[in-house]
Amino acid sequence: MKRVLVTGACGQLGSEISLALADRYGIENVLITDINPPSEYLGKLKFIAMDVLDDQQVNQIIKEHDVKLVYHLAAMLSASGEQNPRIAWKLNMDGLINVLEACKENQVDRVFWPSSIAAFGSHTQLVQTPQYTIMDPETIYGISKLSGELWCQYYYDRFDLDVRSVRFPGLISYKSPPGGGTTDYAVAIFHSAVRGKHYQCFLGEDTRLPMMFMSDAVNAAMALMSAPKESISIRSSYNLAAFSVTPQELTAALQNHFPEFSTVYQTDFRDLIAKTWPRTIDDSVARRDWGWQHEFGLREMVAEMVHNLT
Ligand code: AKB
Repeated sequence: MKRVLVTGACGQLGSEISLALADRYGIENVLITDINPPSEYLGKLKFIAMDVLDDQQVNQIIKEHDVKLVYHLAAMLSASGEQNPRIAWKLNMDGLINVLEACKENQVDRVFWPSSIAAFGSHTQLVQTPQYTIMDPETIYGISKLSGELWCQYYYDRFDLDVRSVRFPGLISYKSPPGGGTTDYAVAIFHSAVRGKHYQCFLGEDTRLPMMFMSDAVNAAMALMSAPKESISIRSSYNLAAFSVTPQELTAALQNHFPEFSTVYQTDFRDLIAKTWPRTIDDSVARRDWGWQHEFGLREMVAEMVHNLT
């Protein structure tokens, strides 16, 4: 049985991937790590406090536990990154390189690392963004994601380390909150609606962004990690999409469940970031190579979120 290690396991994506991995590989085979202690619902999983910036600790834990699969999720997101650019760069870059190096040294079988739509920029073709296109990110988070993609490609080409990656859109979940992202509004808006409050949105009403329901994101990461090596043609990062939505459209979808609900708009720097990101994504290469398919469109996602939050 494969021993799996997750970094950033207490984050929005990390906590849900950790539970799904425990289901697949058995609770005793999943090791969750983070600098923060785990929340109650991760309580049954084996937790080790680990700082991805401590290269020796990362190496030692991977070696000691004979880890064969790594999901490296520890990172700082786009909006927080703009408040702390140097810390974001250090965490996102040095953290990744420490993990890649430890995986290479300890012959880890496969590594998953998420990139993001933030790796694109304002000269990118922002509608149906192709797999290969101009990439000129303007946030430190986006710069770290684009650089990270190239590091992953480098470790594959140079050391044959089997690293796999997708460019996630905004992730929408009800179990764990996001933190410090530009797409976080798409979760916060649900919490306002179910509490009978109005929502004040930091993106403009027409700012369209690609989004994905969390269970699709978890399935994507695990499907990519299970795909045969010869089917993986992209070693930087795969485009990945489910649906795209504006705050106005999301408000309208919520009004079907809460007719009194409304959103007011007070944009800030996050709207400027969002305007440099794709509106829609062409993910046909992921669909062809490893059979990616999303399950949740906008309507299904809204129904599932409302059902679980109320
Ligand atoms: C963010 O908003 O920073 C993230 C992302 C799109 O990678 N959710």
